[in-house]
Amino acid sequence: MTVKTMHTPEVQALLKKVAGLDNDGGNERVKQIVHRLMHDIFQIVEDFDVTPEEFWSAVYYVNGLGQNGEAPLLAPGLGMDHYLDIRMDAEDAEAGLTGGTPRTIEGPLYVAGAPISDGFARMDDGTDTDSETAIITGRVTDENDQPIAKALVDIWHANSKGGYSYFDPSQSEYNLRRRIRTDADGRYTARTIIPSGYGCPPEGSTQTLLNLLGRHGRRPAHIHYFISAPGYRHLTTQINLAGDEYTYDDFAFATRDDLVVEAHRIDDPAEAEQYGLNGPFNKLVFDVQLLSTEATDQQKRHPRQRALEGESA
Ligand code: MBD
Ligand code: FE
Repeated sequence: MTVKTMHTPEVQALLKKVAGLDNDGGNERVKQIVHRLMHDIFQIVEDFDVTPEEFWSAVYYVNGLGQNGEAPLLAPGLGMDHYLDIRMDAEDAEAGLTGGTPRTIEGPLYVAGAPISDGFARMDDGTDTDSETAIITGRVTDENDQPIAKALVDIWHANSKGGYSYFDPSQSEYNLRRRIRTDADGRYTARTIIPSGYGCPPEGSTQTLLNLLGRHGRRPAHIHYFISAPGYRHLTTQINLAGDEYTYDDFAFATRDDLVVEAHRIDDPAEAEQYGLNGPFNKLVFDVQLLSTEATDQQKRHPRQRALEGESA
């Protein structure tokens, strides 16, 4: 039988003191949230009759999570990033904002300041011999299907091992990360490689918890995008490749129907030549529709900690 102590004046007073509700300093919003958070944790201890051994294993779990830097990886694994998307989608729906390419989560592996070019970029450094060549192309248009010229298309993805440059120190600087400005027709084109899906580090904190939940820690092959242009809402999204074992079983819950893209194999030498290639390649088409806005804060990605953010142009 679990003892009930939450309702006692002693525990209620303790929670108020813990959250600083008995003083005038600090930040009122933080106090309210910490009060609720600690209340709910205490309540879990009561309801599940959490033992000291279980409690301390949770404390040291959090400690290890920080030590190996996986908090921003556990968050999407627990559906938190996707939940924020659900909320933003609901806000948009309530405001009558419809249309445009759907958003999906940013993930933890963006690096600011990738090289910029006009219309076209080669993204891979040519060293990934296990990969197939890909051309990713598409047009950025407005809600009337008119091209948006000089939109900034910021693309990043993994290599054939599922690793991202910067976080994977074996890759060259900004490998598979580029910013491309659309041409007069709103078009961007990238020459790159087909990425592999991502898997959480098998010995890491995230996978440790996922194992206890009977879950895998895998993402389908995918390609991340930030798309922005003056006068339009910034869009954070990604494409998930069709036919991957995990396309509809993504541990980070990022797949959306409109964002599943097929890689078409192109054997026609004339089309290869168009892209400066001399053999078969995979073609991925991803068109993006942006919604207009006058609110300047909506034209930028929302602030969050990101690698090299604020350090480069
Ligand atoms: C990734 O590449 C990713 O996009 C997410 C959301 C989580 C882990 C790795
Ligand atoms: Fe990713």
